[in-house]
Amino acid sequence: MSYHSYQIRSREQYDLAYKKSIEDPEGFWADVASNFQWQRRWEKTLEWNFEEPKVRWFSGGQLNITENCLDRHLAERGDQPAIVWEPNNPEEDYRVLSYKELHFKVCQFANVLKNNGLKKGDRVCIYMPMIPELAIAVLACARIGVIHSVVFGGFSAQSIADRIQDAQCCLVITADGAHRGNKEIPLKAVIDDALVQCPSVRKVIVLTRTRVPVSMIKGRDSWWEDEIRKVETQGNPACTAEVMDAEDMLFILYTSGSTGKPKGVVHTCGGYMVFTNYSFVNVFQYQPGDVYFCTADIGWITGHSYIVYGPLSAGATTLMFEGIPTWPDAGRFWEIVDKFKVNILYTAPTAIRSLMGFGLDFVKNKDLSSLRVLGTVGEPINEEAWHWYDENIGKGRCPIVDTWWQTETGGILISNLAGITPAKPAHATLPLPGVQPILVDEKGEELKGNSISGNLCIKFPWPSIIRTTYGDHERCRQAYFATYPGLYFTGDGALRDEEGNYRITGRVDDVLNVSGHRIGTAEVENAINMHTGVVESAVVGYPHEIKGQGIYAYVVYNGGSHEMSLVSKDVVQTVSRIIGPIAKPDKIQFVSGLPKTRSGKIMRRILRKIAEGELENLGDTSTLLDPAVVEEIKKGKL
Ligand code: 7RM
Repeated sequence: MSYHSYQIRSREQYDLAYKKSIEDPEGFWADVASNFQWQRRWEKTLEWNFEEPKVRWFSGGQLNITENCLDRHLAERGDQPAIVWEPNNPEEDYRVLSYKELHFKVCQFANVLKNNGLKKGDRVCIYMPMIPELAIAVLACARIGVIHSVVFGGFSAQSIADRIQDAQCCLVITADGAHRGNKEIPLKAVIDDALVQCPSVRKVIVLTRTRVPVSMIKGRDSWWEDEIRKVETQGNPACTAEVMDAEDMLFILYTSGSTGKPKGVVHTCGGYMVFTNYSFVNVFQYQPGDVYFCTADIGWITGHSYIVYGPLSAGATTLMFEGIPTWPDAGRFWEIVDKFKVNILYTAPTAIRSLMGFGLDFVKNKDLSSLRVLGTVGEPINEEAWHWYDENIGKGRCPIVDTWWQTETGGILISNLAGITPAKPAHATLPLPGVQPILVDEKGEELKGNSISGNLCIKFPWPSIIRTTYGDHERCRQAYFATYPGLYFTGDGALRDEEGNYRITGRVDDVLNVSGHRIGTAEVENAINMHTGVVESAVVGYPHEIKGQGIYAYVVYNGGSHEMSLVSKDVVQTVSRIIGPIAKPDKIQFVSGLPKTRSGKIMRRILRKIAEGELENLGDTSTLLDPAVVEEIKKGKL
């Protein structure tokens, strides 16, 4: 029996699948979708227009994604590990949850949520460490049709409050604290700070992890463990899966764009399930019994799609790691690969570059022979890092999949298929079946042929495309469908080589990619401008050896006579408070003014060049209001 009938096993099969997916997209995806467990079959495979935009896949179909991730595996692999969990501290015991156990725990926690009055369509914010209970909480929401909004542990109270308010969440699931390397993050205290601004939240469920002292407010806060005991006394451990329409919302995940306010990207049940599963099975070439390790955090889309939903819907064993790559030492990933005989490793270029810097001593004594497939995601991978990964981790015998995709795409759109289609260093290579990328020039004209570069758009919907931005559909249209009418615009620039392979070169909008995390320059500027004494600021990215991009801030300050090195630290602290530590500027240069056009627009192009160290050839500066300011900025460059 073949495990997944739609798994592509040769180059010829890829070519055929791709061809069919272009000629008959509906037939193609209907065939794939038939492999899942539907409570009712869909009536119309696809309805769409990119003008509103409106995209509906499998409409009329009914399903619950957790039945596909859990129930349908019970008969054949109920005892197989679903989640293997490695704690932050290697001395602590690891955990293994079989599909049976995971199913039980998800149903149990879904009953906890029901006990607390939650029903289909309600929104829940999840702010938790990387422990199995995070996956359980996510799946428990999906079980009863509650929309989850997971917030990454590196965001501040203010960021959490903004997200909770935007989605009007009524319940928060968190933990007392989180272990990350030798640090402890006081999750519950951060939530307490956030909730001062969030009247929609009536209940907080707190899991014990670090057992740091926390305040527990009567009537609002309760312990996860107590809630579980309550459902245990109620007897019936089952929880019928809520019937969901294919286009019902599954989750919201906030992501940064070029405006100051993060957008709530909305994914729906049917298409997201089909595409995350299809891309998982094909890109990584998952085989029965493989141990698959994605090092991302579930707080990001990579964790949603390729730790939880993709692998579990495929009946895979997914390894979850609570800690960080460099603790207790820089050999931690390799130790985990060795310990659990990991077959497929999916990580980020920033992690590879950072570990590269620690040298080969940490790799030498680890047995990495179980590895068969390597993957990267999050940002362009430079050739040096690619070769280091290939030679020292893959030992030259593991295909590397360079997977390009976005929060908005839900799953991998451009990537080689491991061992099936050829890899090319620093190239994401070819589109997955069903994906129709095109390059356009500034005016939106399609650039045909190969050996060309332009802005990357997609001209046809795939099943896990963003449906809307929560509460503001017009914003979704503006951000993704208005720049080039009739196309989904990715915000990335790309080139297509002589053989049709894509190489993604990076964002062409005001979005930074810092260690694979998307951060809007406007967001950081808003945070900086909140600091007392700051008049205005401009934030740009610059090449950073490990993070890919670093954050460079130009700040106009008139807060009186202070030690500027201290003011600089205060500004960093303000950003950390307002957005979170992940958005801290790496460099702050105080300037007397910003280069502006006569109409008052900041000339970021110039600031970007200076931050990149390119002090000559700043391009056309004739429209500048005050050219002298550029000379001053050049002199003060950090
Ligand atoms: C999955 C994820 C999306 C942005 C995207 C790109 C960049 C992601 C690659 C990449 C070059 C890659 N979602 N990006 N993968 N650039 N090669 N393989 O990262 O929403 O957080 O970020 O990340 O700029 O637009 S995300």
